[in-house]
Amino acid sequence: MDNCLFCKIVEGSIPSNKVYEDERVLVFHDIQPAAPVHVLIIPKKHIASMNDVASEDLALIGEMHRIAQETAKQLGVADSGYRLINNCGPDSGQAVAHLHYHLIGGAKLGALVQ
Ligand code: IU
Repeated sequence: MDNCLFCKIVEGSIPSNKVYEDERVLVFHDIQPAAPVHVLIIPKKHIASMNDVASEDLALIGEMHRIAQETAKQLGVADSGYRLINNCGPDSGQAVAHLHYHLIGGAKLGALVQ
């Protein structure tokens, strides 16, 4: 997708600090971490938001969850705990219109809704 910042990260034209990559999924450190561990798990395919996930994407979503589980282990938060968050749409604060999960941990996390 032209003008999609995360598609540019996938292409490599915007740099990222990668944690994991395969043919379909990329994981990289968030540039503005909200906690000691804060990575983003994204599909390489452009999907604008959770609202745009199609039936054909369900295996991909499952892979992203398996990779989240592995990433939590790799980054040392599997046992202490973490959040896997998807922001969808304006009220959630979704800033980048390319599906992503935030994996956040490494500290005691506060309430989700304030
Ligand atoms: P949101 O769920 O769309 O609000 O989250 C977008 C996240 O993408 C946010 O935490 C940014 O700090 C992060 N981010 C990034 O890690 N690298 C980038 O080049 C850009 C945004 I643009």
